[in-house]
Amino acid sequence: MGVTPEQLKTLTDKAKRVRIDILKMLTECGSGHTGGSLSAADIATALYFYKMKYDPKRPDWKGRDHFILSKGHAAPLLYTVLAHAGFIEHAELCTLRKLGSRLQGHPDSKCVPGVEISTGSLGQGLSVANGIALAHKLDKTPNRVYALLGDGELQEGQVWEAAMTAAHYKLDNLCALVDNNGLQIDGPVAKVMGVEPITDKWRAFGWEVFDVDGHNMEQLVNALDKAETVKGKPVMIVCRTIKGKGSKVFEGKVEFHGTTPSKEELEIAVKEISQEAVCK
Ligand SMILES: Cc1ncc(C[n+]2csc(CCOP(=O)(O)OP(=O)(O)O)c2C)c(N)n1
Repeated sequence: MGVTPEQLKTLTDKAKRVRIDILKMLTECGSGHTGGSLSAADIATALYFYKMKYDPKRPDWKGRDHFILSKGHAAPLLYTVLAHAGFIEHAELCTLRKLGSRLQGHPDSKCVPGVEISTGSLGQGLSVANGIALAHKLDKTPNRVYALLGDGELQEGQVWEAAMTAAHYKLDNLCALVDNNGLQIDGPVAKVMGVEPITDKWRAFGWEVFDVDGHNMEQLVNALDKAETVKGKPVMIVCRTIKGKGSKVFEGKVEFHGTTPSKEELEIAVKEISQEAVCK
């Protein structure tokens, strides 16, 4: 455990590549979820390229850690990290949402290697994560389970049933993360139906809670390391993020929840994210 400055730089660069690939695939496709894919790019990068154990050649490897994208509409992010991790070919990314493609608008576990569970109907992922974590407890296997939720998703009642369940069964092999970007499909979460105080709520439900800047790679990886040391209860990492993070074109703009960049917007964003050429 512990992260070196070189590792941090590599991870930060990786998150930039991930953002650029997300934007390229969404621009090519012309439909899909931009804001919530970009806001969670650092989180997914820390998980897939720092913390989680997996084998892309054997997606069903019994020793793997599990990632549940409960906010399934951020599928472009999941597909991108799966491509960078070697589960699918990079070239396949440009087939997003095309007829016959495996890369549907929401992830399908039946056809995409590395997708643990089909998601998209908000509120369900943490319950699935609980089941997998409980099974590993019963089997006395060391695998860990990670679930990523949206803050708007916290409005779903099932999330809180799952919160109770995880604490009841002392699922200390479970780490959930919330992408706390403050916006949902059609406005600020606080206006639609407020979910604050998020940290206090999870603590009251019996969870260990860490609160981090979800775009600060060092804070993210340190929280993921610390989560592994917690015993007897599940861990929630509240990640304070910006919807559309990466470019002024999208940042904090609710209209980019479910719309995609134009070619011109893509060009501006890629320049902002990195001075390098658009990745092949
Ligand atoms: C059960 C259910 N209700 C409604 C939707 C439609 N929907 C898709 S994304 C979204 C907003 C989610 O907001 P949040 O969880 O904050 O996601 P993020 O901002 O991170 O993209 C909604 C309501 C859905 N997918 N599932």
